[in-house]
Amino acid sequence: MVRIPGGTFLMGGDDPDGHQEDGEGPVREVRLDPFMIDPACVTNAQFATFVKETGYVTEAERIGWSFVFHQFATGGVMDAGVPGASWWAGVEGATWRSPEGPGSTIGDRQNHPVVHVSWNDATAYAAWAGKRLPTEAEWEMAARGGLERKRYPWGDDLAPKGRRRCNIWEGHFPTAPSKGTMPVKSFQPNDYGLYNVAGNVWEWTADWWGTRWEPYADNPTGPAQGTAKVIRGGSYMCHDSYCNRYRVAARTSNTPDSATGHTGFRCAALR
Ligand SMILES: [Cu+2]
Repeated sequence: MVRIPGGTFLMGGDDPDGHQEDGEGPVREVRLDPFMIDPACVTNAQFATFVKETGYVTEAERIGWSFVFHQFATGGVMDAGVPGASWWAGVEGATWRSPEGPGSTIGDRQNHPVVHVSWNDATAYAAWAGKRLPTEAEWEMAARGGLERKRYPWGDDLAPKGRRRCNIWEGHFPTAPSKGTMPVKSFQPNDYGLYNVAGNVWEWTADWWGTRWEPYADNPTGPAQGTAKVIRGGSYMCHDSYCNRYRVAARTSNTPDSATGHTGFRCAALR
């Protein structure tokens, strides 16, 4: 794991590109104690070890289906679409082991992030590993890599010297061919050594969703209760034309029992 020294940082953003309802702003001062965080998301191989040792069954496996990007679905497509997001297919048999549905495997994707894991699944893995999910503030401080008020974890330019530094959508959304996930240590890490905090997969955090901020907070842990958990970082499906949430201040949420083919997690630990 990587040790993040703690201290004070400016959290959130006032980017006019942000979605008002996401509550990215206003920018506020947050102080954190030092903590540890994984440099990369939990991989399929790591999750497989957890399942082998504990017999854990994920929520998607118990419920019997999960959300798959429509281009990838190998069959089992149900009549459960998402209003306004026709690119999601509810797929029977889509699980972390079969991310595209029946017959698909993770055989050649051992070092890719595990997906189709709910917040509850991620929390169970973290407890087994002797870790925990990062708070949203910890996630953002670590993702910023010590830089102040930058748009991305490496600076303001999406493609410094013409080179992209994250796995996001390329071409017209949602029709251009998608590459899906990439290995968890793709691209150059940020200055704290964290990989793929922008793009690849959304990452669960410990916090309940909220959009109200104080000008200053000390080790904030989010609202005391809620219905959805904060996810951060954006995914391989993010694209300026509909969702530019791969910016480091960007955020959204999902219910703790939900799973999708573009959400994973990394763990944190006490200082
Ligand atoms: Cu997005």
